[in-house]
Amino acid sequence: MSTRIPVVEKVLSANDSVAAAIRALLDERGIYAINLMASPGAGKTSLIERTVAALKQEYGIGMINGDTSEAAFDAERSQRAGAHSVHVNTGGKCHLEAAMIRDALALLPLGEIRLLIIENVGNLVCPSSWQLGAHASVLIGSIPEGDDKPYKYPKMYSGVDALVINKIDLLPYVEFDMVRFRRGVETLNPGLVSFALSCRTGEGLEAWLGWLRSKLA
Ligand SMILES: Nc1nc2c(ncn2[C@@H]2O[C@H](COP(=O)(O)OP(=O)(O)O)[C@@H](O)[C@H]2O)c(=O)[nH]1
Ligand SMILES: [Mg+2]
Repeated sequence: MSTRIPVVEKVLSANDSVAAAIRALLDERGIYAINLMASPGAGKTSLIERTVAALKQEYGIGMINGDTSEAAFDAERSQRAGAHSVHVNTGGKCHLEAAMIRDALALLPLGEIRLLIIENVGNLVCPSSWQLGAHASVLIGSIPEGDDKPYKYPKMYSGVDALVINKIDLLPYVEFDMVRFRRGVETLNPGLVSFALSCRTGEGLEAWLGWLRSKLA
């Protein structure tokens, strides 16, 4: 007999209690939070830079950038873009956990923040199992990753509230069948709201920003 599964369930349910406390704190402070997930290099930090640049005049923005190491490049990029940011080193863990978010929130000026973006660790598997107390989970898929990713990472694609399809400027150069990709997404997550855009050229960004503004209104 194995005790492994119950232990994992216990850890996840302890995480969920912390996540619920985080959500209560965010709601009390009037902060809308997004858990941004994607594979490494999909464009999480690039989308954050674009989003912060576009919205910082209207809303105070806080960032929690999760990384498996001490390298704080993403938090520095977010800070340069105009967000209040905290770097979280997961110590090699492949995902952020609610307790890490709770500790990071203690370092942010919550009174100045209306939008909180959590940049999760680049990974299409582990982050989907860990609730962080955010109001929406947003996944970035990018063109060079290939059109098969919804089929290979169904748990990630089925559990999110919005999908950004980044790097559409690369469509002419990469074999990527958008119909196949969207069919996979639709099967797993019917009606999922999605935004095809390019953080490089800016094409398609307005629809994404409009969706965010509607959440913040
Ligand atoms: N061509 C192209 N490159 C992009 C786009 N968005 C991001 N990149 C590049 O992709 C690389 C990884 O981006 P980054 O935002 O650091 O990804 P992250 O690891 O998910 O945070 C960088 O070299 C970006 O300049 C895009 O829309 N088009
Ligand atoms: Mg990044």
